[in-house]
Amino acid sequence: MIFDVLTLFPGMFASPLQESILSRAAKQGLLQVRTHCLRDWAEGKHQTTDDTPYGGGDGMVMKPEPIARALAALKEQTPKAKVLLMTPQGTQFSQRHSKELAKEEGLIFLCGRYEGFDERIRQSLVDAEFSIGDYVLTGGELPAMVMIDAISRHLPGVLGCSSSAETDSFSDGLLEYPQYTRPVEFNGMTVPQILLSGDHGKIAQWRREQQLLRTWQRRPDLLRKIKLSEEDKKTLERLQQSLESDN
Ligand code: 4FV
Repeated sequence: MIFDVLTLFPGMFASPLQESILSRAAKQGLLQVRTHCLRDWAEGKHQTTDDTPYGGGDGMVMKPEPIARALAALKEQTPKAKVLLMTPQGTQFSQRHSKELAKEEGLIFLCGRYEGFDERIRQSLVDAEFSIGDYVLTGGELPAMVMIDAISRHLPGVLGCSSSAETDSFSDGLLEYPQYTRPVEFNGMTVPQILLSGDHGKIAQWRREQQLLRTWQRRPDLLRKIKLSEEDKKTLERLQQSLESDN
């Protein structure tokens, strides 16, 4: 997988990609992150990449021509790459998208600054627009890093054998079950006995219950998005009743 990043601040990508899993995966050739400075495709002695908005208003808007030239050059190298624009107006990025995008040959991330992009960039040069959340950042660089990290976890060999993205939160649309490790007792809090039982059937059942309960308590919106089995529905009713009876 080749991740190309078009940005005014390529240096921002240095350290996050030099650490841990992503850096090891890059060294193993499982992925490649190439940053490109948009200014390299800007004209004039000031290499201008932004200008004032037509119709007036504060801030600056990113010009279409440098971006068009840059994308044409990058697409020569990875013709099949999908162009993704980072914007608060985009589709809310999710685990499902990270899994889908990991199937692409290449991805080109368009990182904005200032008030954002000239609308004609969206209309003619972009395959998809993604937002990482309903808040305004100073630039699209962090969203691109977030997406590169989430997508990379689905690439074969990146997560190593011990863990796989298949058992992640959201992989089955539910939040994860609570995790515990040594010591058995910490600050008077003990690990649930079931996890010490060695009975993997019962442990799996307990974990599923915890996923349902936690998702119901923290993200009921997720429950509306997935098809629950009859057993899950019974489990959830039982848990809800036991909670109601406790109150
Ligand atoms: C953003 C987000 C985001 C908006 C103006 C960059 C900033 C500036 N991108 N998810 N939230 N972008 O806030 O993706 O150009």
